[in-house]
Amino acid sequence: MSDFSAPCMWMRGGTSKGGYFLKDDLPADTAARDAFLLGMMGSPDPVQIDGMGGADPLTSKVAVVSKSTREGIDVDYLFLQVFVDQAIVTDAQNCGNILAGVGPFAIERGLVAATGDETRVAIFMENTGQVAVATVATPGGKVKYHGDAAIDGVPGRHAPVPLEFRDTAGSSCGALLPTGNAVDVVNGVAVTLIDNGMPCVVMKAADLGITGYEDRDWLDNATDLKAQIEAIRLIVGPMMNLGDVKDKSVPKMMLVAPPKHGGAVTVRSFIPHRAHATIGVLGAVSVATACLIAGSPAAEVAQVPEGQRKLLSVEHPTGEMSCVLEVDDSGEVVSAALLRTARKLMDGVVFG
Ligand code: NQM
Repeated sequence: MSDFSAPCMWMRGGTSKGGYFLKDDLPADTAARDAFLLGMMGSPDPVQIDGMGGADPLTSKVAVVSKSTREGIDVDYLFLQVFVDQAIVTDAQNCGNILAGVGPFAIERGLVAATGDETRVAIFMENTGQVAVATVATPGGKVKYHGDAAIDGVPGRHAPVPLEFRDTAGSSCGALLPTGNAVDVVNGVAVTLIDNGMPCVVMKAADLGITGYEDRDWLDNATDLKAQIEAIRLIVGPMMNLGDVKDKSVPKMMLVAPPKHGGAVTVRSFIPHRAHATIGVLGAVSVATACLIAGSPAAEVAQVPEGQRKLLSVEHPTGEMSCVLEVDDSGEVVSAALLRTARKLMDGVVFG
C-alpha cells in the first residue's frame, strides 16, 4: 500500500481493462509511481482482493497520458503492465487494446478538442516510439461510447474506434525479424521471431503437440506445454534483443493452426504465462505479418488473400480479430488497421 491517491478513469479498451491517468497526476518518481500502482491494483496477489485489478493480466493495466509536444502528435501514451502475482510494473511492452481508450480519455480530459462528428487523435506510443491514429466518435463535441460496432470478446455493441498503425516493424527488437531469419529452430521447434509492434514467437501448435483449437482454461492448465513454451521463451529473449525475459511480459508466445471459420489463421497466445482470452492487437498484427513471410511456420498453415491491401482475419479462442495489412511492391507490410471499441466505466479518485 502507498499513501498516494490520484484522479483516474477506469476504462475498457478493446478486450482489456484498466486505469487511465494524466501523467501529471502520478508521482514523477518511477519507484513511487510503481508502488502506488501496485497498491491500487492489489498486486502481488493472485486474486488482487485488496485492489482494483481483476485477477487477470488483461484487467491489470494502466495508461499514462499527456499532451504531446511532438510535431503532428496530440498525446503521448505510456502503457504499464501491472503483474498480478508479482510486484512488477513494466513498460517493456505496448498494448493496442488499452490504446483504444486513449483517444476517448484524451478528449474527455480536454487534452484534445473534439472536431465534428469524428475526432482523429494522433498518439505517440512511448513504449515503442511509434505512432498510432485513433478515430473517436464525437457527435456534438462529446465522446460517444454507444454504437453499432461489435468486437469478439466483448458483449454488446459500442461506438467504433478504428486504429491505424504505421512503421511498427522492430518496435522493441530493432528489426521485424531480429535474427534476420524467417525461421529459427529452438529446442527442436521451428519458430519465427518477429516484432511488428509486439515481440512474438510464432510456432505451429501441432509442433507442440496440440491442435491450436483448445480453449483458454485448457491451455492455462496445460502445465507441461507451458513449461515447454517458457523454456523456448527464455532462450529466444536475448536472440530477439530483449535480454533476460524472465521477469518481462514479452515476447508473447503464439501457437498457430489452419483457420477453421474462413479466416486467415488460428492463434492461441500466451502473454506470456497465461493464455489470452482473445489476442492482443499488436500481437495479432505481428502474427498476421508472420503469415506473409514465405517459409515461416505461420505461412505453412495460413490462408493469405491476394492483393496489396489484405484483410486477414485472425481466429482466436472467442472469435476473430480482423487486421487490414497494406503491403508495398516488395511485399513488406507498411501499415495495419484494426477495429476496436472502448467504454468509460468510472471516473473518480483511486487509492494506492
Ligand atoms: O498486443 C495483451 C491485450 C494485450 C496486448 C498482452 C495488446 C497488443 O490484449 O497490442 O493489446 O499481449 O499482454 O490487451
